[in-house]
Amino acid sequence: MAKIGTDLSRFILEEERKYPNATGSLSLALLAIENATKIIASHIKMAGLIDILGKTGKTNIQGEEVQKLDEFSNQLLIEHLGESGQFFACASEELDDVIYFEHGKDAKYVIAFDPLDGSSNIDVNVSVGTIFSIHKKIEGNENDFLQEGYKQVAAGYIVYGSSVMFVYTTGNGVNGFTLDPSVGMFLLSHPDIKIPKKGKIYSINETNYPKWEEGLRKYIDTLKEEGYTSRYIGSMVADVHRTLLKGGIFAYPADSKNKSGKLRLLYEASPMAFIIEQAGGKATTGKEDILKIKPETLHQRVPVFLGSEEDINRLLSFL
Ligand code: P6P
Repeated sequence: MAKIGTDLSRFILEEERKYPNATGSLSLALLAIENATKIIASHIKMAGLIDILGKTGKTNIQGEEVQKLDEFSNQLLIEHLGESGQFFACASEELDDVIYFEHGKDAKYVIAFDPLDGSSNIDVNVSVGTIFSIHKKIEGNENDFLQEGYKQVAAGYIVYGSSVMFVYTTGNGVNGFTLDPSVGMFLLSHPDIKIPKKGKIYSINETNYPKWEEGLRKYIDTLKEEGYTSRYIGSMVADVHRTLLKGGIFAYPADSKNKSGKLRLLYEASPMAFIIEQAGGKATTGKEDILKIKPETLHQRVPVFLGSEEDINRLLSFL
């Protein structure tokens, strides 16, 4: 196992050496993400000072107001990913359609990302995050983004919180790196993360309680009787990060108004499900494993329940 304090770039290269057939393309892909997110982190830290808070007056495909930092983060990721030459195409929460990269015609991978998830929290200084999901290029068209989550080559998130952390998996466990701003390097701080088998925290927006199916209402009522604590930040990356480290359950369920829930499969549910399951947890829609879903559209939404294995299995017994 790599030593605590190993920097991310070196860790990525050490991981690559474990695969004799590796071409180095995935390493360069991950390093491009690392570089872009370090720049995003520095802008978020200064956001209040360089007046890029607030709205742009535009709305994205989700019909949500686009924050200036959303736009900045989206453009920055597109530039760095495109310039890396390691990606054939990308899909973004902020873009209606796929972008095919000029320098990626021979690239092996495609990437879907949410450039700044939870961005409505930016103006009130609550943690936000970047989420990414990497798949192999197969056909060289939009279908490459519609692969089941278990086929992901890599998935990760960067949480811009009290500290900035880069958490990712390539299918061999989950490792977390904390940004040392004095040197601008992500250093290994959470090697081989394993989610507790059971937690004592549930994370869900209880405003929607009256609209949930009866089994879910009963499950949450039971957790309250058993003394579980409620923690809900309203920023998926922050809520999932706490769930990964402390255990318990995070949920954004379907309800009578939103039949498929709110979170998007390609660049929220699927990458987070890959990370949680790689750390020993479970991720389900309540009806099927999230990683087994064959996506139909780029921005499709799914209900999400993810977290500790015992907590998820208990939930499923109520649904
Ligand atoms: P609600 C943020 O807008 C987001 O997309 C996720 O980051 C978060 O988990 C969810 O929506 C919060 O939604 O309806 O509880 O405010």
